[in-house]
Amino acid sequence: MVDGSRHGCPRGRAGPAARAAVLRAGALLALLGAAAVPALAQTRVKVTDAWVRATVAQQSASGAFMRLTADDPATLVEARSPVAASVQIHQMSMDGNVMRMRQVATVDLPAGRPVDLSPGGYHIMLIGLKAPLKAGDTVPLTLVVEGADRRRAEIDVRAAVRPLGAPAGSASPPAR
Ligand SMILES: [Cu+2]
Repeated sequence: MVDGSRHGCPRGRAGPAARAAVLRAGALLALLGAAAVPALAQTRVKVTDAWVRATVAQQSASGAFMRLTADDPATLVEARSPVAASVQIHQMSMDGNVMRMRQVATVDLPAGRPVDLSPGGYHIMLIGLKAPLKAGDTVPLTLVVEGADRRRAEIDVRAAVRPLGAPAGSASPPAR
């Protein structure tokens, strides 16, 4: 009797029904969760003011810039575009008086804090352009972002091509 109560026999009797109720709730949550995922993935990162710098003849690379605002912590892990043979995520930084550019694997997107890809900072490098980019054109880009849950989502972006001398936008100074 002592043993029985210690091992939960009375509760064990009520158990199956309670457990079934929990299971039903769990299954319902799982269903709701599965249904909600695509919508969440679509709205996870907001992309605004996307643009690409126009190129001159013979120029084979250009940069794409935009502002990214994540609803929840996320990471930009990849960018693709059909206009270029290869697309990389780059970061520019001043090393003394020299502006250096290097490839980075990812860009952190903290929740609710806008991250600017801008001349002089992070940017998406379009390498091996298949044709010159003319002001007024639109460049399709696909961004791949990964959430804290490691789920990946693709974001389709249409970036406007701006003239070579275009100002960098409100968020950042022009490249020097
Ligand atoms: Cu670059």
